[in-house]
Amino acid sequence: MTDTKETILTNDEEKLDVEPKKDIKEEENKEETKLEEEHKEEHKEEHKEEEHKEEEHKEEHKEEEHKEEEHKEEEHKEEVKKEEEIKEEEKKNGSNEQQKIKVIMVGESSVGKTCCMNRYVSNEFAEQTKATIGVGVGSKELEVDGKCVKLQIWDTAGQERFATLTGNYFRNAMATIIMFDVSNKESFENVSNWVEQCCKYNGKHIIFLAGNKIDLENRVVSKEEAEEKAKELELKYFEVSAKTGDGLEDLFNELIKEVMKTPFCSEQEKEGIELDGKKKQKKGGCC
Ligand SMILES: Nc1nc2c(ncn2[C@@H]2O[C@H](COP(=O)(O)OP(=O)(O)O)[C@@H](O)[C@H]2O)c(=O)[nH]1
Ligand SMILES: [Mg+2]
Repeated sequence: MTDTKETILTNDEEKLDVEPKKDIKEEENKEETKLEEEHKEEHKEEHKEEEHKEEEHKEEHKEEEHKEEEHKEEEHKEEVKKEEEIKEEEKKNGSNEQQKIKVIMVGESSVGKTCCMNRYVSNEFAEQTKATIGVGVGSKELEVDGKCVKLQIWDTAGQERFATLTGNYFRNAMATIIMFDVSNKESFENVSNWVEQCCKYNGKHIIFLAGNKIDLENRVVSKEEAEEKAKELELKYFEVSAKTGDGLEDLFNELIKEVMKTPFCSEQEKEGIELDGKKKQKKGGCC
């Protein structure tokens, strides 16, 4: 008897033991499936969010492109406006008999183009320069070989930072100064690119190379190195400093002389250059 009871008890115990285990497993399975589903849902959500972000990114990119286009258009308008203003002023002042020389300055940002122009035109130098809005044009009247000359120096308004200098900027320029900073190797290495740009937009004109900031002790481009590059590119080279004013008179005097002895600076010759930046083929010039 005792034995039977024990067995029953044991069976009962087993029963009791086994049944709850089954339940727990089922519950656990359900939990897992639920978790998996939840995980899938989360994944879907993440994917949707990513798609959304991508869409937003595309939109932003489009907007940026649109802004850049607008920016270029604005600059173009500014340049045309500036030319018209200058013409108006000349009409008023009756200065049409003067020989006009348009010189443009190009080169990497911060090499000192604006400072050089300001030093040469107004004998001023600013340690901290602000970006100009529109195109900066400095003018100076000079007497060269008994002739009255009006020199116009066109300075970029920082478009070189965004590589948005247009053909309009180069239009009718008789000479270009490509400037680099003797304490900035990269600005020196980019000189050949600037020569290419100048020739693309305005094949027929004079190009001079100028190394600025020679007052600095930490120069990394030596005079010899720069002279060699200038020789290779067939450009005249000048060392200048907007801070001290060194070399600037020499640079501009030589440039004016060179322009004046070049036949294309007469009005008739100038008309041969089309206004959209493309040039008609003529003999001579740098390229
Ligand atoms: N030491 C020294 N600093 C210069 C000289 N020319 C320009 N700078 C400085 O270089 C910075 C950029 O000059 P800026 O004329 O605006 O360069 P841009 O971007 O080429 O027009 C300014 O902080 C100037 O003060 C120079 O001859 N010597
Ligand atoms: Mg500038």
